[in-house]
Amino acid sequence: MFEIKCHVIRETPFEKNRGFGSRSHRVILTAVAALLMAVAACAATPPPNIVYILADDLGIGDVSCYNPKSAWQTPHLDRLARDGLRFTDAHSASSLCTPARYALLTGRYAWRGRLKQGVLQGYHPPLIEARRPTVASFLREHGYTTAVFGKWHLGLDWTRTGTQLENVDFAQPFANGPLAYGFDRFFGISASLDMPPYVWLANDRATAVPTATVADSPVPKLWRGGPIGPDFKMEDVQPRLIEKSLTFFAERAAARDGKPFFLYLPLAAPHTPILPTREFDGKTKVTSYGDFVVQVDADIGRLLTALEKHGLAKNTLIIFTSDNGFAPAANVPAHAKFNHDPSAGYRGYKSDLFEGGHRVPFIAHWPATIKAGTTTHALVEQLDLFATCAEILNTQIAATAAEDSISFLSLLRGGGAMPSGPGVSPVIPPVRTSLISQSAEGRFAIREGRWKLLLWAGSGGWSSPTPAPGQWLQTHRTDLATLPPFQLYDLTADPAETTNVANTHPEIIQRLGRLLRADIERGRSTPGTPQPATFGTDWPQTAWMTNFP
Ligand SMILES: [Ca+2]
Repeated sequence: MFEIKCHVIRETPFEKNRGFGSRSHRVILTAVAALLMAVAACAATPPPNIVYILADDLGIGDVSCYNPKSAWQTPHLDRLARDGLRFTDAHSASSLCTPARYALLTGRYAWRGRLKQGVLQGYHPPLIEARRPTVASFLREHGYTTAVFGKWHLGLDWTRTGTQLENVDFAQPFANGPLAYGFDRFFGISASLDMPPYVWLANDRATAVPTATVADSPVPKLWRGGPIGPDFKMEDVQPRLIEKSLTFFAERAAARDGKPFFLYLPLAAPHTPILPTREFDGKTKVTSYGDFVVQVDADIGRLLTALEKHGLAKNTLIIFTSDNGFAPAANVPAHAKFNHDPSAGYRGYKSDLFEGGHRVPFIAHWPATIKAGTTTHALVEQLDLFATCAEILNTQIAATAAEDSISFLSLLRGGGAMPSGPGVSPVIPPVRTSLISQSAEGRFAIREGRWKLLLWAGSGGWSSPTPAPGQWLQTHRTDLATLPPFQLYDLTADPAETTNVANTHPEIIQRLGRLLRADIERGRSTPGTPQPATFGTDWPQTAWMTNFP
């Protein structure tokens, strides 16, 4: 039997009033009535299964319901949106893989911890602090069966044979992987599919010891050289993760144990190496990247069909999103030839502070709750999942967990949602009023309503302007000292971030800069008890703070 904690029950005055006077009796009767109502409410609405699908490096413009000019169609994702709720202003916490994943699982910005910029590699130790709650551990505490199939990319404690990171004994289990962070089971890979080691990981160990080494591979496959297991083929990764998920759905449907499930499915696609299977190779007649995207789309269709077949779809909350924007390594000019803009008109790509770095497709599907065919322009962050789950379960989060997470359940229930299509009203309810973005270099931006302040003169990533151009963009080197130190954009008037209006709005810069500084120094950006802020003097990305006393 599923156990649900209803805070309504805990908050009754029942235990505080133990006397026998008439007032106490009334209190007890009221409490009993409240308890019965709470039990009835709990019984009437069993908690949903949750399937969180995180594509890797999928641009917002790569999904056809977000980009009418897309060079290919994504009919299954479009169907998910048509039967669910499409978010137009949803963001990953970072424009890179690792910090986005940390934030999604913990409900806390990754820069509050030790990773101030960049990503982990496949041999790195864990990033999530020991004993820090994750959305998975939280759901498991509340009766969920939990699983992660896919790209972990948050570090593991490998059994080492030497002092170098890659001195790993693959025959031994690793510690502090997904099982230590709330998942009952794990099957997947340690980091991106272009990062060694190339071994399958099952729960707490590799399925085989590497017996060979692969060399670096050029584009479009693009992977780094390293050891590879005898049972590992890169092109198998996407199909196997989907097969694992389908098997999991069948198991959960057959279990009939009353336990809801949480499946976190961080795909390794369409990130490099770009490896569509034979069935999809050449399908779009655009690029192999397009073929890979279409394969991912078809896989989402298979997952949805399976949930329907098992009778699970109605009370399953599916969220589909991407961990950051389109990766320039997937070739911007090749797509421009087909008039395909993977950032759908937004500026920049993966790595950048600009919207193309972190504004992502975000579709929620939950027939029992969500009105089909709706769209919301409300601001949401992937790290809002934690608080949303807590509200779904009608329970509270400890002050020391999910410090940046804000529930968007009201949006799923129809608040601020509106029919899809042209002419939709831009009026939105204030669920989340601000959010913080971070770039590959660890630079900061803060968004509030229509305003977005970049606390940096450049992109903070690989796009222009940058002093360190990426190899995939035809970017020239820029001396950022020649540019204004801050950038302010009015995203309502200028969603493509073409015109820096910092000069004309000093008061907005002051307000947003102070808000960001306070959110960093308080150790949280939500109401509640301030938490330790783990930064010292060696954090150059916060040098701007002195401008905002
Ligand atoms: Ca990514």
